[in-house]
This record gives sequence, C-alpha cells and structure tokens, in this order.
Amino acid sequence: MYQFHNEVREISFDNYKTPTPWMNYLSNGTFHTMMSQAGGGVAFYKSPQIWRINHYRFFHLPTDRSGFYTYIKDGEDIWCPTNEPCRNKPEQWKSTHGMGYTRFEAEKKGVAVTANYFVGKLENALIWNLKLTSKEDKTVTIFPYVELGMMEFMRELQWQCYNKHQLSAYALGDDILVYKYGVETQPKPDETPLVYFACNAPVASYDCDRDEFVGSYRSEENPVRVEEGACSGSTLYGGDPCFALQLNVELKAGEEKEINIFLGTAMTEEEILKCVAHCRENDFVEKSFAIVKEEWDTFLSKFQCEIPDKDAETMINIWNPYQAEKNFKFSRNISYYATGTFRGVGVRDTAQDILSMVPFDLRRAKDKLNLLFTQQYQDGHCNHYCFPTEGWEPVTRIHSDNHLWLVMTCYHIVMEEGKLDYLDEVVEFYDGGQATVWEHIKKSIDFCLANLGEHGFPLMLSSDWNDMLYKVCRKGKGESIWTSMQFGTVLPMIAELAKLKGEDGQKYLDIYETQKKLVNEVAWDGDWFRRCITDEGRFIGSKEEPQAKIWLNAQSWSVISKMGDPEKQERAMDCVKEYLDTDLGIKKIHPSMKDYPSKEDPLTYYNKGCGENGSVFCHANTWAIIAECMLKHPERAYKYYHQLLPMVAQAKAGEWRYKAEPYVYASNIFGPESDKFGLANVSWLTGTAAWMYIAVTQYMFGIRAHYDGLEIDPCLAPEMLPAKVTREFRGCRYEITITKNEKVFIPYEEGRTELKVEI
Ligand code: IFM
Repeated sequence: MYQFHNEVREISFDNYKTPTPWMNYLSNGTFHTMMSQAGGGVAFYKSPQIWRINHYRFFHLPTDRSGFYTYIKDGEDIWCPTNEPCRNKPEQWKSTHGMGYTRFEAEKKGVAVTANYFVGKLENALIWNLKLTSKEDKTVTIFPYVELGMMEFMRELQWQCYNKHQLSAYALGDDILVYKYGVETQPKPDETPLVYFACNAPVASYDCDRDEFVGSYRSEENPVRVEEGACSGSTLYGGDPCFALQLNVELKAGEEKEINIFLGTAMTEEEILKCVAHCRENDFVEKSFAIVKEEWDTFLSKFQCEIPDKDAETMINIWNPYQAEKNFKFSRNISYYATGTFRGVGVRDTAQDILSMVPFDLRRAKDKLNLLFTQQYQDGHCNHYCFPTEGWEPVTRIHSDNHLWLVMTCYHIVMEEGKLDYLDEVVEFYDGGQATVWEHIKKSIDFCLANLGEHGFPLMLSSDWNDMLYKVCRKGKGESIWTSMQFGTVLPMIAELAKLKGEDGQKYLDIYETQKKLVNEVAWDGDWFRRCITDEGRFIGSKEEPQAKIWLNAQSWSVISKMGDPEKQERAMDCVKEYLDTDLGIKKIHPSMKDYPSKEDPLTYYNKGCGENGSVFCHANTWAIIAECMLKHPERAYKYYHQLLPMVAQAKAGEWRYKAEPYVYASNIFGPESDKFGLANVSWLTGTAAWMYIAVTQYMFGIRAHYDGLEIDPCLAPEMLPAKVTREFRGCRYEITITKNEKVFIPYEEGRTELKVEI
C-alpha cells in the first residue's frame, strides 16, 4: 500500500483506497491546503473558520470529498490523475506525499499525467503543476475543478439558504475566475480576500455555477459538463459556486505539455491581475517549488540521525518534525478529524507544541509564546483558547495547568538561546497592562500558589491537562495531584532562571519541597500515585476505587518532576508496565470506567477503551518514555517508543484496524477493553507530535540544551546504537556519535561552528 522514500523525504501510495484519507498539509504560512492521497481536501486562507475556500464534507459519505480535481476527457473516457472522484480509474497510478507537496502520477490509454500540488512562498496560491504526455497525437479536454463553499463554515451550516445569494463567482477578463464572499455580518470583511482560479493555458470555457457544471442528481463523480465535453460559461450571482475551467489540450506524441493551475487569494481584482501575471511568468512555478524544497531541507537539517532502527530514523529525521511543525502552525484546528470550526489557539496545547519548535526556530517559538502571554491575566491565569486570526472572544475557562506550561516553554527557549534577553521582552496582559516575560512567568507561579486546595495540592479549577477531569471539581474544591507534579516540574526551572537573573530562586525550591512532601505522603497509594481528589475528598486513581484505579500521568510525572521518592518512582513505573502497557501503547487509565463513580453522574461517557477512557493515549505515552529514560531504563524506554512508531503500530494492529496514517502520530488508539483495539484516532494534530520528538531527541538521545552548553545523556537500547546525530546548537554543528549510554557535557564556546563528539 505504501512505501517510504527517505532519500527524498517522501511516502508513496500505490492504492488510493487507504482505510481513511491519509493527509498532507501544503502551506506557505498564509495559504494552506490539507490534501489526501486521493486528491480530496480543503484549502483556506489564514483561518479555516472564517476564510475556508472549498467544501470538505467531514464524516459524510462518500469519504474525502470534495477536493482539487482535474478531469481528463480523452474521447469517451473520463478519469482523474488523483484517482478520485471519477468512478473510471487510471490504469496506472501512484500518489506521493512529500515535505509541503503532494504528487499524483497516473496513466490511461497512453496519456500520462503528473500533477504536483504545493503552496509556494511567492504567491498565496495552491499550484497544480500538470505535466501531460501522450504516446500518440491526441486532443484531450481537461477540466480543473474546485467546489467552493461559504468561507465561514459554521455560518454556512446555519444560514446557507439566505446567505448563498450574497455570493458571486464570475470571470475577470476571459480566463480568470473570481469568487467573492460578500456575506453581510461576516467578521472581517476588509480582510476577506477574493479567491481566484486561473491557469497558464488558453481557457476554452468555464463554469462558476456548481449545479450547471455538475448537473442534477450527479456529483463530482460524473459532472455533466465533463461528459458533454464543454463548460457552459456560467457565472453565479447567488447560488452554489464552483470554479471549473475547460482547457482543450493538443498533445503531440512523446512531447510533454506543462499546464499550471492557480487557486489563490488576493484582496482586490487589480491585485488578482498582478498575482496571476506573476504566476504565469515562465520560471514562477519552478522557482516556487524550489523554495518549498529548500526551506524544508534547511529546517530538517537541524537535527538528523543515523541509527539501526530505520523506522525510528524515518520518524526522527522526517515525519515527526514535519508533523510537529504542522501542530505548531495549526494547533488543533483542522484535520480529517477536526472540522476547523471552533478550536482556536489553545494555550495548553500550543505551549507544548512550541517546545518542539525551540531547537528549530527560536524567533518563531518566542513569537508564539508571546501570543500566549497576551492571554494571561495580571493574576497569572490564562484564557484557555484564543482566536487571534478570527478576532473572536477567547474561551476564558480557568484550568490548573495552562499558565504552568508557559513557564516550561519559556525556560526551554532561554536554555536553547543561552541568553536571558528573551525574559526582558515586554508583552501585554489580557486584562490590561504589560510586563516582561520574566514577570509573566512569575505570575504563573503566583497563581498556582494562590490556588491550592484543602490538602495543599493545586486546585483542579476547570480541569488539568486531562479534559475529562472537569467533573471532579465542579464545586471548586477538587485538587489535581498531577498539576502538583507539573508545578514541581517547573519550579526548579524558574528557580534556575531566577538564579541566572541574580534573584532569589530558593523560594521556588521551598515550594517544591512542600509539594514533594505532599506527593509522597498524601498522594502515594502503596504501589502508585493517585491522580486527583474530588470535591468530596475522594481520591481518584487508587486501589481502593472499583475502577480507574491507576492513571498513567501521575506515575510518569512523579519521575519527570523528580518528586516521587526514588523507590516510589521505580515502583510506580513498574505498575505502569504491569497494568497499563498493552504492547500497542500504554493505556491512560486502568481499568476503563463505566458508570463510575455513579451511573447518574459518571466521570465520562466515553465507551470503554475509547478516547479519554482507557485508550492508548499517545500524547501521554511520550511522558512514560521520558520517565523511563530518567530512570535509566533504556530497554523499556525503547519498547514504549518503538511500539508507537506509526508504521510499527499500524503493522501490528493491521492496516485496516489501525486505519490512520503510518507516517504521523495519532492522538489515541482504541485500547484492549474496546472491540476495536488498535484503531488509531485523531491523527496529525496532537500533542504527541511535539512530545514524541522531545522524548526521543532530548531523552533517548539525551541531547539537551543547558544555559552554558549542551548535555548529552543518552538512554539508548541496543536497537538504537550506534547512533550518529547531527544537531545544530547556537550556530555550531555538533556531529555526535553515541556508542554507549554515558553522560557528557560540552560547554558552549562562542564562535565555534563545528564539533565532533564521540561517546
Ligand atoms: O490536554 C488535552 C488537550 O488539551 C486536548 N486533547 C485531549 C488532551 C487530554 O485530555
């Protein structure tokens, strides 16, 4: 079904019928497209919530419609290089996802088409680079097609019947199609672009009215105009819009014809004319593609490895950092699973995503973190989500963890840079006033400290990292033992920063000691750490409870925070192995819940083994890997890491059980208490991406940035040894060869550009 081609950083598919659409993201930072292996997908300008360009019918059958199609009419034969959506299929076909592009190679009756899709830096447009050849002289008619939608997907669902009459799609001159989303009360009319569709070949005709092009009781599978061989020249001032072009192409035997299609955005018609003229310049497409390639080459070259485990190598060098960058960019906004309708920039999620950007691009990391600081209030707490592009009001729920993630991310930025300057950047508070980054993170600590519960642990507030726990704290008394451990993780970080700044760090270490004592004395259950305390004072995650007796995070973070007494850490992680490991990932809790603590008011409505209720929660697995590395258990760390490599988990579960992509991590995998054990869910946009990358690079390889140098503290199993790693750090290329698990520290030396290290 698929094959990796690591030398060119690609994965190819020889069958379009994957169990679910297997996606890629094409993006220049402003114009974005999510595209499947069969050409389905969705394009948007900046935000899929308010500037979505085409329809993508999430969850509706048929799967993966609509997309970016080109119909080839060769006599009576009609087919698409994307394979979908025509029923008539090419004789030969292959598609490929690469770094920022997706390519289709197809052939039928002597006509071969290569269609390369990407979004370049030079214009905000999805470029479809088509190369056609024929074995004999032929004239074919080709129809590039996009089904447009209302830019605001939610408004479309609610108000389509009226607002569709405020849309227009028309021709600018003879051969550029324009779509105007002119709907009243749209949130940002002045920033809403026009959409254009153009190409660099003569246009015989076009359609802007979807129903004219597709016809009645038909679909994108069999548009009537394609069957008839000609577009109708329709425009649309009210109705359901589309872009379809009719291009009559003469092919000479053996000669290649190149045609480029541009689906782009610009603010005015004048600007569209300029953009299209630019797109049509001779070397525009080639130049644009070269930039995409070069940018990804440069980005990924910052950390590369060579190890015996080739699946791990594929993920570390290519797909894991690529996926993490998409999370950084899109947060949890839009994927095959997330409809891009309501989730903005989540403070908790994004702060974690930034961690994986730190070694790649400090400025990008800082700018994103600064955005999160704008969501912080003077008292130190944060909004939960914000919508900087859409301009909507944020979600203001107060969770116990959001503000603490800011401290961790800030710490890692400073460590990577080896300078304190970032702490002096000034950022506004959400409720007025401004402060330096340093003041912001101190407020995070203050807030946590000001919100401790009866037992002394941080109050859960609206929940901690685990969304499901919102019910234990509805009366405002529930406490989070895990947040105490998160607090305990960042307290030494802020203490170190304070010391570097010449301020008192001891007070943070004192708080740490108090929390640590509580963790060991109050949270310890005999064999593992309990998870939280309900409003009523009931301990969740205890042997005494009938269900959900053990929770993964409370064990892994007892190690990460170094709060658990050493023998308790060991015992807790042994229990993880014993009760939670499934050999296809580690479950988040055991046993899964049903009607717990009561049928009337259960903690969760998730079925057993699904999502938050006893699935393999991949994001949380990363912390177990880190914990095992910190305990110096290389075999166990490797086991947990290896079994979740997407291609490994997929092979083990079976392609048709696992279903999701074998090249990116999923958020969760149905656990053994479900009859769908092994089904992966919510791929691409998940905190797993950032943390899995951190787990392997910073804990398994053990390459960690410190203020005054680079620490290499590997915890590698024999399957990962010997390891050769190239890591860029403060302008120096470190070529590191690791043959054994021995710690070294390399003090930073200014001006050094290359260094070989052998361990
Ligand atoms: O931490 C959350 C995240 O914010 C959204 N997905 C689920 C995670 C665990 O509950």
